[in-house]
Formats: sequence, structure tokens, C-alpha cells
Amino acid sequence: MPSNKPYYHAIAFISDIHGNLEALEAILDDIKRQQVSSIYCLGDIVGYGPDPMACTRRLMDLVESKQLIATVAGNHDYGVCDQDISNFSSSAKEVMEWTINEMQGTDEAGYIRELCQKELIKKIGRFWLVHSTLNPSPEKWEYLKTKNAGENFQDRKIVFVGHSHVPAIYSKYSAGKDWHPISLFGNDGHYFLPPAQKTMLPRGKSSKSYRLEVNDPFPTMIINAGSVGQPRDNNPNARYALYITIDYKSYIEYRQVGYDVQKTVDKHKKRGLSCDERLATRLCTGGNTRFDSEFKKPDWFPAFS
Ligand SMILES: [Mn+2]
Repeated sequence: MPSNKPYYHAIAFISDIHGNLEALEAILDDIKRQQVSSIYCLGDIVGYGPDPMACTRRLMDLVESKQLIATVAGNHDYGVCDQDISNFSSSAKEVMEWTINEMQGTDEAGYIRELCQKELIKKIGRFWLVHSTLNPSPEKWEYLKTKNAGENFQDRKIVFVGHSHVPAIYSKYSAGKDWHPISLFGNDGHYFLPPAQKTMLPRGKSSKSYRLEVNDPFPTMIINAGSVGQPRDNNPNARYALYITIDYKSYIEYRQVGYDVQKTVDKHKKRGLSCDERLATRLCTGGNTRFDSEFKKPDWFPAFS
């Protein structure tokens, strides 16, 4: 009997989890609700956040149950492996020393190490995965900029990236004509930033922040999936992206999920590193390291000493 149900297939792209277990769990619950077939991870499982072990273990379990199909390492994962963190900012460095110590000799550290020994660019069908850039080579950990944009488009392929913690879609043939230079932080090209919701959704609630129909059947695009555990686009919700196929149409969908940020902030306070107040503030504001008239300090925000 022919079925009238449309064909539906969804792949989830998650990135920059950064040891934020509450955000990761909230995202994984939403992924379940979206009937996702497989998950790809774009790196930075650890760093900044207070739960590097639990987040790594959660991903190891997803590999075991064949839900997480591919992962590429990020620069913070690399920090755990080769322990060369001289290029890190002072807060990233402080947390990395703590993370290395926390993970020392564990199976979780072994998993991260294994990840760092694998290729930093993965090709899976029409998708390319890389944490930073294809060119210059990924281990330079550069950000997408106008000067390296051209080399990062792979003709008739979709490249998924992370690293900047800012969701964005770049298309080489945006206007169906010439390609335009792109810049992550400038305003000089054809790129799209999904609109930012500036307040946290109630815990466990989720919404679609943007859905783009992919009109070209063989598109040439770069997509930044945004950050699960430390967004930096003034939207504090946990974030990820879906690639959805419904019948003959494909869509890129950005999703945002509210999570128990208070719990994560309390873990920062408990950890007591000198950068923890700054990092906790960042989680509440969606990237800013201080509260102001736009991003007010929540009344539950603890006093850090
Ligand atoms: Mn990162």
C-alpha cells in the first residue's frame, strides 16, 4: 500500500560543547524529539566548562550506540592531547590546565587523544566536517575570514564548521552569480546570521531560530553550526543545526534550546578558578563577559569571590 507520509531524514550537527553538560543534555533531548537519524560533531568537546569528563563520556556512549557517526577534534580537544596551550587566551589556558589535570589517565582522556590522532577534516558523502578551516590547514585553528574564504568552499559540497561559536551560513553562489568574499566579523559579503533571541528559553523548551531552504540540489556552502555550550552571538540558548530532507527538498535549520544555566553557573562557582565569573557571565549573556543594561545580571547569579 503506498504511503502518503512524506520522506523525512534529519542529521544533527553539534559543535563547541565546551564541557557544558546541562546544555549538551538539553540539545540531545531536542535531537531525539526531531527524529534525527545521526549526529555529527565538529569538535571542542572540552575546555571552558566544568564538565569535560561527563561530556566526553556522553559522546563516547553516543558512538557506542551508533548515534554519533563522526567527530573532528577542535583546538581545545587538541589542548588536552599535546598540552601545548601557549596560543590560548589566559582564561582558556587556566581552564585547560585544570581540564588536563581533571582528565589525567582516564578513558575519557584516551578517547580525546584518539580523536586528535585522526584526520581533522572528514568527508562524509556530500558533507565536509572541520572545526576551523579547510585552508589554511585545520591545525592552524584560523577563523573564516575574507582572505581565506575562497579556499574553504568546496565546489558542490557542504562544509560544516564550528570554532567561532557564531551560527552562520555562507554561500558561494548566493546571488546565483559571482561568488562574494565573506568575513565572519565584517559586513562585506553575502552571509547570513540567524536572528538572535536574547533571553534564555524555559529549561527544556526549544524552538527553530531559522530555516533555510536549500534550493540548489548540489549547493556550495559553508555552515557554522553555532555552539552547544558557549554561544557568542548574544543568544544564550544552547544551539545546534539540522540538515533536513523532506521529500525532494532540503533545509538547514538552526535550533535553540533552553537549559539549566543556573546549574552550570553554580558549577563554575564551585570550581573556583579566577576566570570562572567571567565564563559564567558569558553563558548568561550569550558571549559578553560583563552584565550591562542590555544583559542584566539575574537575581540568582551567585557572588564569586
Ligand atoms: Mn570552541
